[in-house]
Amino acid sequence: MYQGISNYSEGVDTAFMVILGISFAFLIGLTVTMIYFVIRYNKKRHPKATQIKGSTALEIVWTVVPTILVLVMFYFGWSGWRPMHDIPEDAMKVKSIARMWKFSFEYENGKTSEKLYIPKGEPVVLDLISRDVIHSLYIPAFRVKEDMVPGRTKQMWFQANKTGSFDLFCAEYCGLRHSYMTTTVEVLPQEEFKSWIADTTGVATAEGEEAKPGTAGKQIIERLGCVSCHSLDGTKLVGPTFKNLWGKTEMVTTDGDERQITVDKEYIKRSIYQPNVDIVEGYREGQMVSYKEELSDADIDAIVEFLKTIDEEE
Ligand code: HEC
Ligand SMILES: [Cu+2]
Repeated sequence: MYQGISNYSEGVDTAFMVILGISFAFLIGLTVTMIYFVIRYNKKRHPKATQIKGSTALEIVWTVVPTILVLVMFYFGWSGWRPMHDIPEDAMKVKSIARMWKFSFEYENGKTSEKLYIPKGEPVVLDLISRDVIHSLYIPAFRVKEDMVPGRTKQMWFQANKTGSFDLFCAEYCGLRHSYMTTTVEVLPQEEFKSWIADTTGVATAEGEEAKPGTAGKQIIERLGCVSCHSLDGTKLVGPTFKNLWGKTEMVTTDGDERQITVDKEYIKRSIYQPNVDIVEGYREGQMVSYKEELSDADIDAIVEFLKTIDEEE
């Protein structure tokens, strides 16, 4: 188990150990007493049951002791939780967006990433935004977890004290591919973070790949997680496959009426900006949520370029 990674590690771990310790003390104490009574008061040793009546001392003990224990647990729980709600004013802001089934992070300078990059030793505050259903952002090593509720921006802050790569995942069942909704937090030394954030040339591409048409579009749909609903190989997932989509003729329902369309740029753009205007036959409405805020016209052109390339393949 990771220890001391974030500013909450100590508080949360202490509360956990205190509660676990008390629970164990009772588990062991009760079990031992029970076994002792079974032996001591069985029929052979103690043939005649005796009636015991009232004991003020005992009543006081079993009222006062549990009250103290509960207050002790409350105290440690409270002091571990309290700092989570005092967000420092100078904290670095990161917009964290959850969708079925992908996290994405947007930094103050507009840079975006699939993994959460943060500098070591600096407070970071996440704006928690969900575009569709309830998700929950969970970083076990940091001891933080908070729901992401559509229509409401919650916040979470923390400070990482060690560099490294730590798991980050969705902890609220959010549909078919919930279990794939994982990524990592990359805690970088401050200098390294500064150069990372300053580099806004986009996601790095493998050498030579740049020239291939469609590469930019492919990166976009991978980064935004379109591929968790749209396969590239013909498999039917939550949404229709992207394979051979370009130029295809298909049936869609628009305003309750069936009509035939041909997949062109106009149609793709509408499908991305207003996904629930045309519903493809055999698929459900309301699964896909608009990407109006994430994708520009140029991004859509790039996606179209990519779709053309997977049309050519047999
Ligand atoms: C949560 C699942 C989900 C995600 C994520 C998703 N989509 Fe969709 N998409 C659907 C479903 C379901 C449909 C079919 C129903 C409809 O037309 O709205 C669809 C339809 C489409 C269509 C029309 C397909 C056709 O056969 O006519 C396009 C184009 C499309 N999506 C593009 C995208 C792009 C680009 C992204 C990422 C930026 C994306 N989708 C992300 C579920 C999703
Ligand atoms: Cu989720």
